[in-house]
Amino acid sequence: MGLPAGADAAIAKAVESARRPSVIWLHFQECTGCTESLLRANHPTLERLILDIISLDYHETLFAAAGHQAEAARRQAMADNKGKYLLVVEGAIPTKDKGIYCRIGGQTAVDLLKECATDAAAVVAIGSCASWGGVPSTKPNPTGSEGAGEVLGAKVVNLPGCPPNPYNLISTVVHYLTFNKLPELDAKGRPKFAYGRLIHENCERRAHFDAGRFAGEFGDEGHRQGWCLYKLGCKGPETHANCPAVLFGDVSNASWPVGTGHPCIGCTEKGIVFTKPIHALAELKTVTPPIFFARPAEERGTGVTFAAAAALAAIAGAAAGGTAMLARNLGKSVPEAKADVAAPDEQRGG
Ligand code: FSX
Ligand code: SF4
Ligand code: F3S
Repeated sequence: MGLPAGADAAIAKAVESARRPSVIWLHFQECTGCTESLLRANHPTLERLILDIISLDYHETLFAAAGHQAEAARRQAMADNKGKYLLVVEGAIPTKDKGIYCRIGGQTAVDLLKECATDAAAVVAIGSCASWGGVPSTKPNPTGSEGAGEVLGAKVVNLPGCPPNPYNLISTVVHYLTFNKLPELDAKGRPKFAYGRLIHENCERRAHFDAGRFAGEFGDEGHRQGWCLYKLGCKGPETHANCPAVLFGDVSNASWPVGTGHPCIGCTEKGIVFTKPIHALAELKTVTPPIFFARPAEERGTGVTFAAAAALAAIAGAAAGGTAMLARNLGKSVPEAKADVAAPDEQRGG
């Protein structure tokens, strides 16, 4: 989450002691992949999340209740937690023809979203569909699908991805619990801690890109060797997300699209996924190492501490993800610096 050292204690305290916030979760036009990916979260597990950390008071996929009983539970939770509940929206909202293409409990998605958002403390759009229309809004967009923020005409927290990484939702909820406010957002409403960096900046194949080693087609020698997938259309150079750092499904250290050998299709980026052809070349937003990479002199060790590095990045206005990266790179210098200082003493002491 890009938080400074020591924040873990505040998070632990908040998670253990704060009253569990009520969460109302709406489903509209979608494949339910967002919920499916949340079901596979392991730290915490889904049951820990919904029983110990939040109070999930309405969720059509996970609810035991159905029909009028479910709708009554939603209204009760909204009344009991007026102004305090978190509204999570999954799926796009069809706006064409008075919104008739998605109705739940007799209400259109547009009406339901507006009703539930009125007294919410915050609205979180999970997945690319809820963030900006996603798959259902692909041209010619027959149902006039839009994202939650567009329909509400208000700023919401967007967690795009198709599906999104469940840990970005959990981190957003935990941030809200701990600090009583939402994390810092970018211009597209995405938390900077998760979407502050291009995938290309943290990709394990980046060294191959820099050295000019590319897979030319699926199954060729370069592809088998794990070389860069840029020439197969990887959109990592123009897509902001933390996939290579957070991974998916907790199954291995390669459990993300590029790690499994498929180019990133830019699923977190409006205007890339479902718009740009999957195998079209990405726009290269950065082709040289970012300026926050430590220079050789700093790597040799000038005693920069983790906290100082984090503060430096904050002053420079770097995103939270960048703070962590800078701190990580500069932090490597500390043991070397200590070793340099220790050497003369050792010499004096024989
Ligand atoms: Fe959309 Fe969610 Fe894509 Fe599916 O339900 S973001 S279609 S993977 O997952 O809304
Ligand atoms: Fe990784 Fe794709 Fe960038 Fe290559 S182009 S380094 S595979 S993100
Ligand atoms: Fe999506 Fe690309 Fe990450 S396709 S899951 S943004 S690697």
